Amino acid sequence: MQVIGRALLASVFVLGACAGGEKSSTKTDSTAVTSTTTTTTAAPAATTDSSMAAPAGAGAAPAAGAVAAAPATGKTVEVKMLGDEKGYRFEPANITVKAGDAIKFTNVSGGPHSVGFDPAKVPPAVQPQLGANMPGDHSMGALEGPMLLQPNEAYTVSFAKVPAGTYDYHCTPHLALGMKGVITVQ
Ligand SMILES: [Cu+2]
Repeated sequence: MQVIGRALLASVFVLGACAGGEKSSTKTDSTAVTSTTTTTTAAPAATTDSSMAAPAGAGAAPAAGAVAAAPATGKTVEVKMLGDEKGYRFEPANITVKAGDAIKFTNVSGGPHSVGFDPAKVPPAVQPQLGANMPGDHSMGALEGPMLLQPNEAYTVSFAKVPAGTYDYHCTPHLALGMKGVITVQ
């Protein structure tokens, strides 16, 4: 339990550092005070903090805290998220990228849309890096991005350090309506 508590704490520290700015220093300070008091009370504090702050929520696998987001180093592929008289879909739905590329998903119409991966279909060894490369609070799961509510709102996922393979993805609100596709990382 203590190990998990420390892992959560560590992730909070990392997140605080990533967030930058004056606000995060306050959180870091309060967390630091808690951690010097007892490890037992630190764990709940970390959970509350991460759900309020943002990145890597309680839904993330314990190992996820140890993995840093890997920024894209290659090209960015654009994908539209659409919902209209033709149905709900990603366009293109099936995408091939090279490791290091990124995919930028843009809410064009019919939102809210989201980008998510089924944990049952992503190898456990891949999940920490993929989750780390997905910005957002992960309130709906370690491999679920945020809801894109506004037209033209975009969400970019880096595939740097994500192993070659095929990854099914979906829009959670429209999964039952067939809004999904496959990303192939070469
Ligand atoms: Cu959708």
